[in-house]
Amino acid sequence: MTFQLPGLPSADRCLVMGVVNVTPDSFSDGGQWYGADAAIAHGLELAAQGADIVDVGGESTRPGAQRISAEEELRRIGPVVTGLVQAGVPTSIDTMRAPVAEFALNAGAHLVNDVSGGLADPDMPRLVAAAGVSYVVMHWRGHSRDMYSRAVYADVVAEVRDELARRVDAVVHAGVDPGCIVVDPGLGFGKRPEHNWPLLTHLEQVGTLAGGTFPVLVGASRKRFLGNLLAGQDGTPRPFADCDGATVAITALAAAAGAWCARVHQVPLNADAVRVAAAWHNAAPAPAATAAATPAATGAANPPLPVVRAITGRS
Ligand code: PMM
Repeated sequence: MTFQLPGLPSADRCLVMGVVNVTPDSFSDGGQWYGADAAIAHGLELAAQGADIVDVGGESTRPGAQRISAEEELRRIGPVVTGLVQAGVPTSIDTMRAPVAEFALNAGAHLVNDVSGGLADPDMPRLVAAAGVSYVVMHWRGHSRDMYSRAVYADVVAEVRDELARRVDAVVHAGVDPGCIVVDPGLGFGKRPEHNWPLLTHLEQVGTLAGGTFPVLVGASRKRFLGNLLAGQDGTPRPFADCDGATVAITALAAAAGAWCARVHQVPLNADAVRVAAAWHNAAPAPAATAAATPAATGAANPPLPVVRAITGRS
């Protein structure tokens, strides 16, 4: 399925979102692109390497992170968003704060990536609705400082879908066009490794909420659950910088499963992976009619979810 979101590139493959964290303390790249010039140069490099969108963030959401002020967040992202937009790069702002998003949108940003799905700042959905831009609604249960205390699920896929559907419903009621919404399972956010894997293997259900099909963004890049998977024999987690191969594998699998976009720190191999997945998908035999009618394929096995208004403009 190809999605056309306002102001964003469209392709017959999964898109690649390159990450520029303008922070001193992000999990995998904190401090590397902290200065505006270095951050802009890195964003341009990611775009040249094949990133379809560059995501700029000024606040770390690593486990245990304390919040920074809105002024400090603006100081970090302001010149970077402006520089990338002026260079013609499709730019996303990764923020939970409406004033920060507003600055970025005025500078010409094309997408608001809100890891709180509108929960952290109630003004965010109205701002996004008025701007008519695309909006990532991520599954989130609370701020990073104590997020693992909320990592309790009986059925992680059902609960994430249910909570995401409620957030989608809320932002639609605040005026956001459903055709502008991207959903994200929020890997690692209030989730332990055993929660992330089932979400990855049920991406189609994550994007299918109350009969509407939403584009799905996957943010697995360099996350701790990959380091845990690849731990040494003594149990020491693999350092994040050595998890890019695992990230590429997830990108390929997620793309083959129909993900709309993969958010990654290292672009070139992920840009290859989404092309491999597209070629694989295009050469695959059409699914048998009976397979398409199974509950797993339609999502019919999942309980009813809150009503989301009709989705339009999708092919
Ligand atoms: N993860 C991080 C930051 N922003 N946005 C979305 N939509 N999805 C994510 O999974 C996500 C995000 C944290 O990762 P980083 O600090 O290592 O970039």
